Amino acid sequence: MTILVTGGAGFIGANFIFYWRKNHCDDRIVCLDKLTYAGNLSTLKSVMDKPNFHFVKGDICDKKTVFDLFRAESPSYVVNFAAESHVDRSITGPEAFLHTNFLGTATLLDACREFGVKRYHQVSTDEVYGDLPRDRPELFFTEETPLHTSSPYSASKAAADLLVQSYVRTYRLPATISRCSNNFGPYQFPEKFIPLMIINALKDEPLPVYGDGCNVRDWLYVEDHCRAIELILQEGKAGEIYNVGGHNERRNIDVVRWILTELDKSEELISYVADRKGHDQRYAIDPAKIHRELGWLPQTKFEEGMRQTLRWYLDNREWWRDIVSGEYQEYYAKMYGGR
Ligand code: NAD
Ligand code: TDX
Repeated sequence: MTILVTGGAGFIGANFIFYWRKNHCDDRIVCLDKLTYAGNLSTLKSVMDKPNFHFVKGDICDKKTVFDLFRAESPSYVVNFAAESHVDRSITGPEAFLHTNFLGTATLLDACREFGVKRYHQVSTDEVYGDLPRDRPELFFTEETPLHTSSPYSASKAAADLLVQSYVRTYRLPATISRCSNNFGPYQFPEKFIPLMIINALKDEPLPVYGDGCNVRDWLYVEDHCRAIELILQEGKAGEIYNVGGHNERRNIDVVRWILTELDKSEELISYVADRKGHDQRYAIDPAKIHRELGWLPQTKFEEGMRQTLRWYLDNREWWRDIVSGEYQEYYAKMYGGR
C-alpha cells in the first residue's frame, strides 16, 4: 500500500511519517513537499535512504507534478499536510496562503478524482471556527459550529474544507477532514509560540507575548494528532469531519511561565509586545465525536509532552540553530525588531 503525504518536511507531516513508519512498516510512503522556508529536509534525514520511502520536491499547486506523481505511484491514501501555516505571515502576505492552501488542495482533489484513491484526508484546523469568548468556558467548537474565520490563514483553510466537501458531494470522492487544535512537539518551526519561547529562553532573549498574554489555546501533543489521523483513515466515514483536541486549554502567559520555570530562567525575560491583528481570543475543541465513533483519546498529558518537547529542543540544538541563522533571522527582525 502506498500513502502520499504532502508537506511531510514540515512539523506535523514529518511526525506523521515517523509515526506511520513505526506502525505500518510494510507501507510505501511518498512525500511531496515544496521545501518552503518551513520545510526542512534535515528533519527527514533518518528516513531519506530507506527503500520504502520516496521524497519528491514539488508544489501541490503544480498540476503536472501532482498528476505525474499520482500516475507513477497510484497512492491508496493521500494525507494533505502541505500548507502555509503561520497566522502572522498570512497577515503580512495573504497571497501564498490562498495559492497553497486553496488552489493546492484543489489540484490534489482533482488528481484523486482522475486517478481514484481509497481515501483523501484533509488536515484542517480549529481556526476555521473563529474564536470563543474568554469568559464563557462552557462553550466549545463542535463539528456543527459555523465557519467564522479571522485571519487570511484560517479563511484559506476554511475555503479548502468547503472545496473538499463539494468534491464529496458532487464526485462522491471518499474524503475526510480533521480539525485539530494547536499542536506542539519535536521539529516545530521556531516561529510558532512554544518553540519560539523555548529557544528564546535558552538563548536568554526576550519572550514576546502578544497583548495581555491571556488568550487561550487548546494544546495537543503532535503524536496524538498523528494517531487521530491514522484512525480516521482506517475507520472514519467518508464525507465526515472530525474535531481533534484534548481539553488542554492554557493561557499563553501560563505556558510561558511554565517554560521559564522548567528551564530555571527569570520571568524578567517576558516582554509584552503589540497584539496580533484580529487575534483570536480562545480556542477550545469538543472532541466527543472522534472519541465516541473511533475511540480516540489523547495519550499524552500536557506537562509530559512539554517535558519531552523541551528535552528535544535541548538535545537538537543544531536542528534549530541552522533555521534560526537563515531566512528566519530576517523575518524575526521584521516581526520583533530589536526586542
Ligand atoms: P509547517 O508550516 O510546519 O509545514 C508545512 C509544510 O508544507 C512544509 O514542509 C512546507 O515546505 C510544505 N509546503 C508549503 N507549501 C507547499 C506547496 N505549495 N507544495 C508542497 N509543499 C508545501 O506546518 P504544520 O504546522 O506541520 O501544519 C501542517 C498542517 O496541519 C497544515 O495544513 C496546518 O494548517 C494544519 N494544522 C496545524 C496545526 C498546528 O498547530 N501546527 C494545528 C491544526 C492544523
Ligand atoms: O511570538 C508570539 N507571541 C505570542 O504571544 C507568537 C508567535 C504567538 N503568540 C500567541 C498568539 C497565539 O495566541 O501565542 C498563541 C499561539 O500562536 P501560534 O503559535 O502562532 O499559533 P496559532 O495562531 O494559535 O495557530 C496555530 O494553531 C492552529 C498554528 O500556527 C496553525 O497552523 C494551526 O492551524
